[in-house]
Parts: sequence; C-alpha cells; structure tokens
Amino acid sequence: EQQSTTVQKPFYITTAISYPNGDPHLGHAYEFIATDAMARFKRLDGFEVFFLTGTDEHGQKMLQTATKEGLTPRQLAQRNSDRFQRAQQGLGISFDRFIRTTDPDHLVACQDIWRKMEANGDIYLDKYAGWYSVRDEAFYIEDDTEIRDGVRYSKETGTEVEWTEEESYFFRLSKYQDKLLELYKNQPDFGAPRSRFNEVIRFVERGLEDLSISRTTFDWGIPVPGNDKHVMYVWVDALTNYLTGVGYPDKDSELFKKFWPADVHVIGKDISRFHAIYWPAFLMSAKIELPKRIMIHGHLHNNGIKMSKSLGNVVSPEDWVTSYGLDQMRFFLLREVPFGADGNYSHDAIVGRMNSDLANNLGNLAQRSLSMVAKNLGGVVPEPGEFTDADQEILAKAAELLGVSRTFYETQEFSRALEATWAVLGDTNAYFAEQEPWVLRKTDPARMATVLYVTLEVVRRVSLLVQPIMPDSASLLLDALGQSEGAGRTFASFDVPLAAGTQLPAPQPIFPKYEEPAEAK
Ligand code: ME8
Repeated sequence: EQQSTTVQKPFYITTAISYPNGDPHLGHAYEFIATDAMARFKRLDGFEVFFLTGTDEHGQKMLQTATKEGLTPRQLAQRNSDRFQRAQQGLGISFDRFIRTTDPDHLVACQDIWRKMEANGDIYLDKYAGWYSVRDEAFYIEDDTEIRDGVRYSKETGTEVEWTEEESYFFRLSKYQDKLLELYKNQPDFGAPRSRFNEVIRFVERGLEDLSISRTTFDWGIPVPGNDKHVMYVWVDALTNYLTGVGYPDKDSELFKKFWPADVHVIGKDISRFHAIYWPAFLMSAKIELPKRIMIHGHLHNNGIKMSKSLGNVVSPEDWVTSYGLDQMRFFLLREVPFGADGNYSHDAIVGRMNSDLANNLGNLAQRSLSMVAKNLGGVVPEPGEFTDADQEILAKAAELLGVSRTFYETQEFSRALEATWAVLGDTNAYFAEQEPWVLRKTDPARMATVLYVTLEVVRRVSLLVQPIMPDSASLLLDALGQSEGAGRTFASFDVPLAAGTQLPAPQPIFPKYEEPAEAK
C-alpha cells in the first residue's frame, strides 16, 4: 500500500512529570487526557508520535512527605509513582514511556547537561541566602514574599517560605535575559496561550537573577558531578526528563535524532516560568536545540474552589471514571473548558454534557439512523440516490471537519475542535428531523435510503475525528458502521465514503443518558 511507504513525520509531546507526594487528582488527569488526545490525533493523522510522561521524585517536598509517612523517600516514590502509572492506564493514556526521575539513565542525562552548562562557564559556586518554598520547590526574592500572622509566604502562590542559607552552585540565568527576550520575539508561539506567555515575558523584562541550582542540606536528589556534597536543585533534574526520555546524552541515538526538539511540552500555569525561562536558558547554555512550544493550560476548580492536597478537596480521577464513564469524562474535560483558561467542573455540568452532547446529539443520531437501516434495509449500507442540495450541504460541512480539527489541534484548542464538530452534528440532527426518513419509508423508500446514507456518512466522519477524545466509544461507533480496524480508521480514510453494500452489525446504544444512582438523594 502507498500508505506504508511514506515516511512518517515525527511528533514529540510531553506532560509535566507529577510529584508523587500524594495521589493523582483531577488536575493531573486533565493534563494527561489533553496530552493523550493530542498524541492520538497526531498518530491518526500519520505522524510517528513519542509521548512521554512520568513522575518527578526528588527534592525536599518528597523527602518531607516521606518523613511524615514514616517511609524512605525511595519507598514513597515507588509506591506513589506506581499509583500514578496505574491511574494513567485507567485513563487510557497512550504514553510511550513512563519516566521516573530515579531511573538510572536519567542520572546520566542530568550529570551530562550539568557538565555542559559548567563547561560553558555558566555554573559557579557561591552561597545562597534567601527564601525557599518547599511546596513550590522554588526560590523567591524577598520582594515577592509577604508576612501574614508572623509567617512569611510567597505573594504569588501563597505557600510558606523558609529562610535558607547554604553553599550552593548557581546558574548564570542573568546572562540569558536578552537571549530569552530575543527568543520570545523571534518565536511568538514559543509559549501559548498568548496571555499566559505574556506573563512570562513581563517577568523576564523585570530582570533575572542567577539561580541557585544545588542543595546541601539533604541528599535526596541527583549528585552534582565532581562534588557529591551537593544534590541538584529538583527543577534542573525534573526539566531534564524531557531529554532523557529520547535518549540524551546519546545525541546520535535513533530516538534523539528523530524526536528532539520536542514539539510540545504541555504544562499547567503554575510552572510556566520553569518551562519558558529556566528550561530554554539551560538548553541554550548546554547548546541543545530548544523545544518548539510550551503549551500552558489553566487549572480546574471545583465550583470555583481550587483543588489541592492541602485543602483536602481532591477529586479522584477513578471516582469520575466510575461515576460517569471514561470517555464521558475525557469528553467533558476537553469540551467544557478552553484549554488555556481556568475552568470549573461540577456534577451538573458533566451530566449536562453527557445527556445533551453525547446521548442526544451524537448517540441518538447514530442509534436512530443505524436502527432504521437495520429494520428497513436489512442492515446493509444502501446505495444513495442523487444528492439534493440539503444532502450536499450537510456532507460538505462534515467533510470540512478534518481540516478544521487539524487547525485547532495544532494550537491545542480542543474545545473549539469539538465545538465545530458538534455544530455539524446539530445541523445533521436538524436535517434528519426535516427529511423525516420515517415518513419516507412509506412514501419514497429510495429517498429514505439516501437520507440514511447521508446521516451515516456524517456519523462516520465524526466517529473518526472523536477517536482521540473518546477512543472506546468511537471504536464502537466505527464497529457499528462496519469500518475495518487499523488503517481503515486513520484520518487517511476520512475521505473514503461508506461503501454501499457493507453489512452492518446489529446496533447497540453507545452513549447512555446519565441516571442518578438509586441511593442518591
Ligand atoms: O509541578 N488543574 O508537579 P505537580 C489543572 N513536578 N492542572 C493542575 C492542577 C489543577 N487543579 N493542579 C496541578 C509539578 N496541575 C512538577 C512538574 S515538569 C518538568 C515538573 C498540573 O504534580 C500542574 O500545573 O505539582 C502541572 O502541570 C501538573 O499538574 C503536575 O503538577
């Protein structure tokens, strides 16, 4: 086949690596699902995808939590990293590697990039005296802190900071201020969305101080090469995971040559500075190509209340899967909130989406057209007659959806891709109601067959396109439409119309309406 001989373009995408100092929450799930949808979309669109995710296991926060729980940091990391990996599997996350920063190859990568930055004259030994937030694993200058009730907090994140004084290696971040501003100017899409990227740019414009990049007061980290009194600052270690994942420091490896630089790092708004300032500066210093894009998503709130471990209002992703179904949850999270924005979730909001978007607009349309084909046409895809203007109009709208989706996925605007898709479903429902195929059944069976064909053809295109978001349900829909597995379900088959004569299996409802559990008040 022609398909198999074409060279696939590579696409490298990552999530942030989670701190496994607690259990995965819905905010984590949101990021995993969005990144997974992107990875799946690119695979279906003919790219060779490498999708990296994992856990960020070193640092003072992990050490503190372990001590509290009576575990060694290694035991805590092992237990909770496993939980994160299982949670990802439960969410259908199609990662290619689950990296742990305690993996042996990661130590090699970190020590290598350190030596490169050092060789470039960007690392020096001095003394750090300043404010450190263990919760954020971040250093703050005094002006960015404030005292409330005798306790000092970071103004920006509200986390407690503590005075820290120790011998430390520093990275010459100040040297990169102009180079970073130049990067932001030359590559206006380096950070997205624009509003969040602008915050980063303003921060750099205010001036950068050199960054403390090692610690001596604990040893749960990667030893600094040549001085193992020091462990690396956890963010040097954490960011380097994106290189380790594709074979660094072996720059001649197949993996590295194919996939570096990364196409997209998907991260949340609280860690944009680390990714859009420190990370490119480290890479410039080590003379490694920069990633193409940092996609900064917003945070999810429970009816306006931020979720966090310390507030005790963490929602477990598993509970969501149990209550609503995996595909329903994946759909809701990506449809409800524009990806760069903060957003709310609530039981009512997800039930609303399940019932109107999924059960009514998609599920019902598929079920009604498929069961009419089953009942009246022996379950065989009919040969359509000549298309009317109404037929052509709806078919044309559906045919545009791949291009529209590509454009929105390119910028991770999942909600807009789905909105456009559901607009066509809305039009198709209106078309179906207008055409009244159930009346045509008696008056003009040939015309009924054409209307059913057109409707199924829209459902086919939509089913192909929603695979990245709802892999299981889309697969059931494509089964119901008699579409062969594998290549028949990639976007290469988007323009291959339903073949008349295809025998379809008996239709099964795919998107049930949400019903309150019996014991609920
Ligand atoms: O920051 N809504 O790990 P982490 C949406 N280890 N996203 C949220 C969220 C919420 N309520 N809460 C957190 C770390 N996130 C570092 C990353 S990367 C080299 C190192 C997102 O477990 C958060 O923004 O605290 C981040 O992108 C991810 O979850 C992991 O957060």
